[in-house]
Amino acid sequence: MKLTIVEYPDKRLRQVSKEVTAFDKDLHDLLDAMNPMMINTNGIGLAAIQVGYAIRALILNIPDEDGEQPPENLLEIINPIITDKSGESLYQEGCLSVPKFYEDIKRYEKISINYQDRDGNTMQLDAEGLLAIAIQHEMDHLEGILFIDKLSYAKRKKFEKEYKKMLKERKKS
Ligand code: Y12
Ligand code: CO
Repeated sequence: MKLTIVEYPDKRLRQVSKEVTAFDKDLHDLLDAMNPMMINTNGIGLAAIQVGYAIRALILNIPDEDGEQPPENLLEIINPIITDKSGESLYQEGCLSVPKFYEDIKRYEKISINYQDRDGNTMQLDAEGLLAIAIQHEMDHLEGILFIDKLSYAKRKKFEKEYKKMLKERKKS
């Protein structure tokens, strides 16, 4: 399965993704194709909508202390729901769908989620630190929300100007 990253300002990123009800080969093929796409582009998280599939599925692989992302650390999260949240943290986020832009975003420091795995089994996860931040970032994608939507008016204006310039320069080369 050949996938490409959907980039801002593509309107597909604004879709609200649909609940996954079939835990079948199509889902497994998509998840299997998303993983190399995420790893090869230096990503740590990827939602299905970022490759054009509006379903409530996301993957994460937080680098270990050596910066490695071994396959056994891969998390596949389907139909997640936040059941608990606490604290506050600020972290410089980036997104494969918004290349070359990074900004500090405020998120919950700790979250608990219920979700399903690729076979539809019910799972529970308590997360903190970068994992908690990345889950919140990816869960926003399921609602059509991007981290740039959380910027102040002034920062968003600056971003739009710089991003437009970047796209123009990329087109030339
Ligand atoms: C903080 C909060 C949330 C996340 C998870 C989602 N973001 C990513 O995985 C971002 C990856 C990313 C990778 C890039 O590298 C390449 O594309 C090769 C990148 O660089 C460029 O766009 C040039 C930007 C973002 C992570 C952290
Ligand atoms: Co993103």
